[in-house]
Amino acid sequence: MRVDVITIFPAYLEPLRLSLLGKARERGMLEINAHDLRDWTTDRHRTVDDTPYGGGPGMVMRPGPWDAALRAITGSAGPAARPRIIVPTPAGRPFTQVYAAELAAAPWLVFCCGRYEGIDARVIDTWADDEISIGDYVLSGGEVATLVMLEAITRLLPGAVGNAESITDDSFAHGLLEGPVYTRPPDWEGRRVPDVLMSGDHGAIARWRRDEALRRTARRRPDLLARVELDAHDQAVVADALSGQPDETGVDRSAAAGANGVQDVVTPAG
Ligand code: JCQ
Repeated sequence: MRVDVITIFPAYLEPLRLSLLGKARERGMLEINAHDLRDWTTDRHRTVDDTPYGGGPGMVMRPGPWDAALRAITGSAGPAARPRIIVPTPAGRPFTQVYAAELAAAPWLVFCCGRYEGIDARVIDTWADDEISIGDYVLSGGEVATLVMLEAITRLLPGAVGNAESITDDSFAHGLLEGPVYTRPPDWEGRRVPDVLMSGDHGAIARWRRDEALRRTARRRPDLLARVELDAHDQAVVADALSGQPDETGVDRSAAAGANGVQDVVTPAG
């Protein structure tokens, strides 16, 4: 897979040399190029931003440097090859494990890292295949979101992870959160590993793990259950997990949170 990242802070992509991504690069499975957007400016001050039409706070990234960068980079592999062009933005479609797997199948990705209030919409309309959000919070720029997505994508590349089962067993692989895991010692500071895990009964262990995954998902991410097929046993486990106790979602579901369930944004005082 070839990956190009366009940013005004190419140094942000340095962590890609480390760890899993670094190994994939060393093995020649992955080629990552970080480009400085300012290389495609033409003015003396290498300006990438300008004031927003219609007024308002902050600055908007000018279309010219983006268009020049994207023409140069996308044209660099001949006329036949075409990358998938991705813009990380809080206004995008949510990034998921399914999305990661889809992007892992692409031969060539280009990430456009915006800063300030965003990139001129005409660049997005002309060039972008996907605008993707990694979560409902605002970052200063798309660089860290790109690192997050690349880590999720590249560990799915064939041969990137030592243990192929660790991918199929991941949280979300079955649509549920994974339950707790344990290793030695069997008794740590008086806290024992659940007996079933040391029973050698593989059927009982699989059932216990599914029950733990169902309980955890019901309490922390009930939204995920809508997409999972639950048999009668599963449904009983879910109902039991949800009975009585308050959930663990961290979402304030009191009346003050608003009738539509949307959490108020809290801004720091001062
Ligand atoms: C991504 N969740 C948050 C911030 C504008 C392209 O325009 C913008 C990009 C960003 C950076 O991305 C995020 C983000 N997923 O903040 C503002």
